[in-house]
Amino acid sequence: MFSQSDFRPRCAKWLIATGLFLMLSACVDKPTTLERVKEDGVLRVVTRNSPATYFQDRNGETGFEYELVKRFAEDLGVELKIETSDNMDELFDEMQKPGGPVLAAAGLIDTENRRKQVRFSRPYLDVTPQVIYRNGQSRPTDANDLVGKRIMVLKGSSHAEQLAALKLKNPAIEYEESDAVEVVDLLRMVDEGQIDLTLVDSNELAMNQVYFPNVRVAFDLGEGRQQRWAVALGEDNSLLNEINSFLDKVQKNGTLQRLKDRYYGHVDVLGYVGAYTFAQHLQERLPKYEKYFQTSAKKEQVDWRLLAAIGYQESLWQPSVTSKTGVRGLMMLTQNTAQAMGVTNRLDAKQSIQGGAKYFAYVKDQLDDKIKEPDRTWFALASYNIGSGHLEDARKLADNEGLDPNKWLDVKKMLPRLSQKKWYSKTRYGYARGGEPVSFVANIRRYYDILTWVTQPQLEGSQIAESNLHVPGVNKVKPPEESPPL
Ligand code: BLG
Repeated sequence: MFSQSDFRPRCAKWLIATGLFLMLSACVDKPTTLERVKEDGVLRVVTRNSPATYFQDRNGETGFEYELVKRFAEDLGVELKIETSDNMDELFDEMQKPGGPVLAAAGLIDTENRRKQVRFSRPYLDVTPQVIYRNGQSRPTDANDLVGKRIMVLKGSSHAEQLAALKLKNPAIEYEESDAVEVVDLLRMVDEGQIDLTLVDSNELAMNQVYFPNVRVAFDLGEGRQQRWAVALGEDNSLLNEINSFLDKVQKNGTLQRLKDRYYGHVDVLGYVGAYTFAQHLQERLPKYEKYFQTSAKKEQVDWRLLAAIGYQESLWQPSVTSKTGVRGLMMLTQNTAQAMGVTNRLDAKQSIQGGAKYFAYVKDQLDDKIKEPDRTWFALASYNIGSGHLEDARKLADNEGLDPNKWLDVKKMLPRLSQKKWYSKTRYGYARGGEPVSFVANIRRYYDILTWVTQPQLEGSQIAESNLHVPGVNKVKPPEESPPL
């Protein structure tokens, strides 16, 4: 028989052991968010469908947020599963749902209201909220000028929060929040005069300016802010820590800068007048040559929209242009190149496009295997314009400076040196107008982006005009009036 004194210590030990066991099993039963993601082999991410975040083009999924989050999933060694939500409220609702997406990558700004629903990562992109108005209307210059205007913003957006705060100070300000629109719709509505003003982030405007030549920045509303990813409020930090070290890593190794460069670094090359002109040429000129671009693209295994973008940069899609140096035709072939590519008449649009496509595919194929996409495409464009010899010189200069000769971002810094004696005197191929391929590539990338967006599958069908091109808002475009630059 046990005395009570015998029993107590044994019982206590048993209880402690059971407690420990239960605690341990609780740990075993409840993996961290990160462990769960890795176990499932899937990273579920919620985003928005817009040019600045995520959209489908003919090559598949694309967009700044998509590219960044794809790299994160690759780092984790898991598959990426993207979900899109129609509006901001829905996006935050999704984040609350147990078993819902674990991460929101949607160009989100950290606001007080949102902090009640999610937790934010470290920042990765600086943006400025901008009030947008229609050219020709009187330009608002500060918050007081918002009174009496028809203003619409995305429901649940940080911009709606900004307006709510302004309305507290000045109740005469009226605005509408809509969950039936995207940023592109808001810009189109301003462009077409359906609303007076909207509020969007600078990166969104920069990407969309070309489709809406009449929209202008009225003024910046408040300080610059930073975009961040978000995780659910109850997340145990395992995922958030991983996200923060990933963002830190891509910041340090240059990946983030390259993505910014790719998506936002070339957005303003057109300007207002250029945007208007491009939109017009898209409707009036491209349809005549679209088939040639498509046929040649298929033959050379290049994206036809890239060829079309080269053609626009070279001649604004005009088959009979001649440069001061005697370079001719829609794709601006030199006599030597034309001969090598079997082109007998450079002024024949079909031949010019065939020759240009063949030459582009050839120079791309000749590039160093170490140059990977998407840089490979930018290098090939530079080579098309300045020749492979000079491009090699610039790569060597990059190497000598400790830069990466296989990254466009680095080599484009070196190209302008080819026109300075101090530098070109030491190169193998000597002087070249090295600044030219830098703007050549930037312009083509911009045209390519636009063509990719206007020919994306979602826009096909009812919205497509005579050809398969559709430019939102372009049908109603009016010639640009003089206005202060952005
Ligand atoms: C390119 C050739 C390259 C050639 C370089 O010039 O033309 N590309 C084509 O013909 C498609 O083959 O490289 S090389 O063969 O290794 O020498 C360098 O000579 C054309 C460029 C030149 C440029 N546009 C296509 O991008 C042009 O027209 N420059 C003249 C400008 S100006 O108006 O006369 O000042």
